[in-house]
Amino acid sequence: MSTAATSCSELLERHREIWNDATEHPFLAGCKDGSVKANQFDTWLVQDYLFVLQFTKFVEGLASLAPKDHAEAISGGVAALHDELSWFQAKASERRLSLDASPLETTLQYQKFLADLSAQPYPVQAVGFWAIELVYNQAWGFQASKEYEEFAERWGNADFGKYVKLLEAQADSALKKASQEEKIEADRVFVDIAKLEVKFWNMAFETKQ
Ligand code: HMH
Repeated sequence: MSTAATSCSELLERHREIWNDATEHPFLAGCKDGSVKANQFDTWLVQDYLFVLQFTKFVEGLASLAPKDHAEAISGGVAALHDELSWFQAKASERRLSLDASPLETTLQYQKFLADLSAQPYPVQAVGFWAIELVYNQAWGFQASKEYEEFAERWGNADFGKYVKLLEAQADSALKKASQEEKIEADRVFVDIAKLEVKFWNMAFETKQ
């Protein structure tokens, strides 16, 4: 049976189990205690760069679709994502990694999901955008071991948390005006994002030497 989303907090409550799997993962535990292997981390770094390339396009599309009073926060997000892409390039070069890599299967799947999400009505996209930012804010919200501190800080910091809260308020207001079909679609998108995030951590964690 399909369920309809009426608010972000309701989605988090209803899908707590899969959400926990998306925000707590052995890969992240490895960044916390330093036991993650360099090749596992490097897979995540390169693949996440490829993800963020597509995610930036998604958010650019969302900024042009959003109602006027929501567009400012989203455009701020676009600017931050452009900075983030440069930051990924700097981190990759420090680690002697080429970003001219092919997306692995899960990355391709997530990129395709984002392209499809771009064709959805605004409320569905607003919920997806919020969920994709929240998952990293929560997942990286720990004191990481020295080598990975900067990564956890990027998404786990309090200002990013405030930004995610604003996205939640925007998604909630969009949901209030959404049709029943859109609310059902928003629920499905939220669950799909949680599942894709789990697969993304798995992809990095399962890197072979
Ligand atoms: C896989 N999900 C993934 N990568 C990211 N950089 C974000 C979300 C951003 O929040």
